[in-house]
Amino acid sequence: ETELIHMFKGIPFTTRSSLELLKSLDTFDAREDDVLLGSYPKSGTHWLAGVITKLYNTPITLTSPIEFGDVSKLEELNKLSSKRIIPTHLDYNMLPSNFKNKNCKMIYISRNPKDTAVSMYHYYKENPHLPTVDTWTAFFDLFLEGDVVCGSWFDHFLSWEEHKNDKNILFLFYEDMKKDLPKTVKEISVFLDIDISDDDIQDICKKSSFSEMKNDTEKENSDPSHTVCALTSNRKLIFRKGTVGDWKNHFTPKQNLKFEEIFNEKMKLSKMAKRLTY
Ligand code: PPS
Repeated sequence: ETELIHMFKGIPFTTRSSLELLKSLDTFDAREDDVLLGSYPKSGTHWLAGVITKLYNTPITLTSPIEFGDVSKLEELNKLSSKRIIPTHLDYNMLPSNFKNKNCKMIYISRNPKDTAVSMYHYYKENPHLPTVDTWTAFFDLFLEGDVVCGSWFDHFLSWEEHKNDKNILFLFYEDMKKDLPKTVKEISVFLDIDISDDDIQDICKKSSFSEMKNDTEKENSDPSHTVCALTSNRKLIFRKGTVGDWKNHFTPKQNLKFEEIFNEKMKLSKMAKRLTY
């Protein structure tokens, strides 16, 4: 069986991110007007990317993730015209330093890790680029140990949270988007300096609903082979359920207790912990 996962700086990556690329990421030439979309897998990346592409009235290029591919990736990105929207599942401290030096705008989206875990479990089952997991119980333990692709949810979140007050970073939550999408879209437009009317915001929200986005993948003229996740190019794998609280259909009471115990310990210094679980 071909190797699906390899380690880089202690973090499991799929072999779709070549080690050579990962090693050379830091040489990437970011541009001042690049926008980076950061997320741990299964946090709402495609939803956010969909909203952003609809917000821009000037031509933009939504790229595949910066860590996806082989070393030629950086050259490919180099050739693209501005403005580039670049998604990534990298930890903050693994980002090419030029994004930081040049003060590029970054949007980080996060989600209740219980729902993220459940979403990731289903993704593991469907996605041929990820190792086989037999049961939810087995996956639950792997997730809490950080023994899954992209590593520990906690480390990832905390690496980004450390920069939540940086002027060039906007922090978003999946649950806020579910609760009041127009409000989040407005927030994003202000952050990205995009002028937009309330009517246009309503229109974007309509087109960004779960059902609309899922249906889009079924349309003949859609490109089903483009994703913003380094773990698949198949858009059909992305739109599963799109709800808040699906963890309640998976977690046993005992698992919930264990999760909360570890969450409280790992997140004890986090100012955002309360927004993430319920
Ligand atoms: S990936 O592969 O890591 O980039 O996945 P990501 O896009 O971050 O997250 C996938 C989950 O987001 C849900 N999703 C949505 N929810 C609500 N509204 C919209 N429009 C939407 N689009 C995607 C998707 O269904 C995955 O969550 P689950 O819980 O598995 O359904």
